[in-house]
Amino acid sequence: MKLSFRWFGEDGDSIKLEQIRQIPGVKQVVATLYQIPAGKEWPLDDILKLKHKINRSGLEMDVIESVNVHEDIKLGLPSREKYIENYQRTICHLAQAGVKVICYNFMPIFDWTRTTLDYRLPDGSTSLAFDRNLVEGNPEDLIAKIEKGSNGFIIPGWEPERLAKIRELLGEYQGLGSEDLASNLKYFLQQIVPICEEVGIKMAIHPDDPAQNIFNLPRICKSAEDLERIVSMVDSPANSLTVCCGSLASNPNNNVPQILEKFVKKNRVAFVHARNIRFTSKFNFYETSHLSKDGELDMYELMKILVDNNFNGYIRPDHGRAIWDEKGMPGYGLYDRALAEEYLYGLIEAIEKSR
Ligand code: CS2
Ligand code: MN
Repeated sequence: MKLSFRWFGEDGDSIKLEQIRQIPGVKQVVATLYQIPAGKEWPLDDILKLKHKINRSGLEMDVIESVNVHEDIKLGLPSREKYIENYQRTICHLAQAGVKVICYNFMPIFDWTRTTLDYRLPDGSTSLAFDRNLVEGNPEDLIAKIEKGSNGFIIPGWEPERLAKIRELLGEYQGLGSEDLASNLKYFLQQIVPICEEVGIKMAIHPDDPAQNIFNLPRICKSAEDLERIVSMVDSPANSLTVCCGSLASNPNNNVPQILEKFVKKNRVAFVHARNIRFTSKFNFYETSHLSKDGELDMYELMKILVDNNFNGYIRPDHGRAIWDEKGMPGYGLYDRALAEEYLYGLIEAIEKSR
């Protein structure tokens, strides 16, 4: 299992590769070309430049997160064909640069959704939080709140060009049910998975975050049954999952260790996100440190499943808290995620050595 750290690139991140390199046990950078809008082809040159920069810092780039899927593909519009072709070419370019896993999601319009970006914890640190009451009405209030709390960073999934079109997009999703969305995902997978098989890339779909419905939009990747349906849409290890433990845990009906174990055993997990949350009521929660004692998830139990099943994919800490006065991208500061890496490393070493 390879520990990794997400990085948004020189222009999108305040963290430097030189800092990532000093986190013990981490060799892999989960990278992206942040500035390329969904639907555009990723030029080989840009990918290679990014790879070489990462390699020059003594690090590796096996995983890309995210190659975002154009809304027309999710909506199943005729224009999806050209966006799928671009996606296919991007896959080939990434493979040429040695990439092994592409993490993506199939959530309509929004990527991860939180309603507070600076929820204060008793120790003075802040984290992201979710209140279901704020994702029922009109999304504009929430968008304004998120923009204000973003510390000047562009937050993944909340890119200004996407948000500018929000009303129009919400209108386009009217009448699109979850069965339609599922068949559009299947169509997309059928067009790309054979290419992934050829070039040695695994697609790893990220679950809906939170694993609950928001703004009346269809969501099809939020439970064990959903994941089962997705992996069987195209039965190939190139059609794999990102098991984002914190996302799945945000629905109290999900048994995350069971889900992880089931799909690891089937060899359909390419990437794992470790994150912990604490519920404040049935469906509301905030994000915590990664420690088992701080959240709902037992990290030891999760790491044990991975080690016991010889998981040889990639894992990274997902959102961290803002600590030690760091003014980073919400969820993506350096310090708490570096602490999480060491915690994961320690758990894995202890489990491995006690086998
Ligand atoms: C990430 C997601 O920050 C996060 O919660 O796990 O944004 C993830 O990168 C995307 O959904 C994948 O496309
Ligand atoms: Mn995640």
